[in-house]
Amino acid sequence: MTNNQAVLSWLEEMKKLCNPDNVVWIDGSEEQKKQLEDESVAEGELIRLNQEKLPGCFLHRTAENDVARVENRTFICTSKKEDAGPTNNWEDPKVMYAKLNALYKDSMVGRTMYVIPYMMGPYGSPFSKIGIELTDSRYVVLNMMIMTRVGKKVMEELGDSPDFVHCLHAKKDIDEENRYIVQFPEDNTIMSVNSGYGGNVLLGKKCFALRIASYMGWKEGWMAEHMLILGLENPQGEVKYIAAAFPSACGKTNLAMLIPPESLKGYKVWTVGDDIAWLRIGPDGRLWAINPEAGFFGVAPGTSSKTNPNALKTTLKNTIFTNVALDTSDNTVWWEGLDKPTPAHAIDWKGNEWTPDMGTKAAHPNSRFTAPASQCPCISSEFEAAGGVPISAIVFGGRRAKTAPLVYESFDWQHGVFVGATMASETTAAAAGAVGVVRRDPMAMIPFCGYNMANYFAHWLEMGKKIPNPPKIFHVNWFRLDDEGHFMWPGFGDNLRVLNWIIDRCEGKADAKKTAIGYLPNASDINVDGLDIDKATLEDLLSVDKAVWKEDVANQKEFFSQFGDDLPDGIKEELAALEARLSE
Ligand code: OXD
Ligand code: MN
Repeated sequence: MTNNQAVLSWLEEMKKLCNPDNVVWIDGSEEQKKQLEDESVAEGELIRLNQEKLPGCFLHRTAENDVARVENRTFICTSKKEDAGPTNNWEDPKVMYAKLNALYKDSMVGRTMYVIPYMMGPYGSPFSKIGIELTDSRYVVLNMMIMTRVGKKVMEELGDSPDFVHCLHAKKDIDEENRYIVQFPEDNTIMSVNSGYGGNVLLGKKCFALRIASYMGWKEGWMAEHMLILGLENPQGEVKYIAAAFPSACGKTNLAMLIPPESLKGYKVWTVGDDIAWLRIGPDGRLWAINPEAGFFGVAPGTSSKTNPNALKTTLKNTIFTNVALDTSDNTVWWEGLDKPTPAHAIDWKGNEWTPDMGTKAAHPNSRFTAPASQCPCISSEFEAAGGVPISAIVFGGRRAKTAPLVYESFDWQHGVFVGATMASETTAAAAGAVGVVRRDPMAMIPFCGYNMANYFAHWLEMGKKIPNPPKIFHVNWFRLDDEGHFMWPGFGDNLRVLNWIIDRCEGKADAKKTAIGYLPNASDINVDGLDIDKATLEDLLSVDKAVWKEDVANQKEFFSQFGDDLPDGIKEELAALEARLSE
């Protein structure tokens, strides 16, 4: 498919290492996709679902020990340890290459090596970047065909350039003890071995589009962020774009596909992306964003026609489900939280017989759907726009019971960077471990930053100096609890009321009061037409408890201390300024 010498010589080297029986280039055609699906079904890798109800849909089950990303086995291997920083696992590249090469040696004997040329970002876009993933998994190929742009056209765009990310994946034995997800940012290389689970093996996603790309952005003057991108259309038909970062389990996909409440007529939300944004300064001096992905790799449990009808509709065709339950009555899928009657009998995510009385989960809590973004009913008309969309507001968020108010606006860019750097979420009962423990997750990038996070903060601060018309930066918290432990804000579609205030602030159309932590709306600044909420609750949601904030500042300091002298002055200044304002 190519005469590109850089590609061919790397491929030769990897073939020698892994020793596959065959090599198959993925051309991106429908015929080849169909053939791979048929082979996967024959081999038991995929189960073909009811083709009348779910055309083009399949179910896959991973090994029981291989159901999530493995942060403790994820490495950033830079020549100098300090370039990976205190929040990443690090190993000397020489040592790591030697260790990995031993694991890959002859790992594909009796198997086929698939060569997947793929593009992150739209064709013809100055934002876009190319990767080539070598894998011995058909499941990986079929998922990459949904999540990225794949095939001949990518090789045409690459031409004879050596500028591509080298990605090698081998399933090997799915051995947890020898599972490695390794990024070598200085070499544009990603190596993954002994896993078959999405985030560890679809190397275009977290490994490239966040870890490698964040490093590229640092070197090249742009940003790769763990952010959804949405377009908010008002009744006059004007669309403004928001990029938002949240730690996991805060409803990012739901926000990206929000359905406005009945009472807010004429508003509409358009989805550009649900997980990753690449941001560059545009010719007009604003910050522009693309979604480098072509699909959604969403969490299935909890997705329903109430929580996210658009996501559900997206998955009705051409979707690969991973680790959900198989409803044997009609060969369709089921998961906890789906508003379809619980099946009387199913096959659970482990492949065992399941009945509701067993008290176990039928679908794994991290079970997923891989679905083409183009099928989303609210996909933005700008989803494929080569230049991306102009960002009016950046929103950071977390799950905080008491600390953060419903929404606040930062004073300026530097303060906004500090707001992102102090992002945190409290653990819920749904996760293992203690409830209510604060986990700091700056910009939701802790697991995904491909370099020293102190340098990442500095890069954010630098970008602010270079963007002539920067977006305003906000913080939201949909999860504030009252004294009885009930959520005070309804969330879901009603979050639009908060997004509206955010956009109005960007346009200079809404009021706010100045507080110690930033600008907050007055209760009267949030449109609550048609919403059953009393004024006292709203005022509570928009209050700042200085004592609670002082505790948080102590926790922030402890978190920042790991960066030592590398912590940029801009962050130190903001920390001191916040402390001073809280003591006023
Ligand atoms: C994801 C994650 O899968 O952030 O998107 O973990
Ligand atoms: Mn994510």
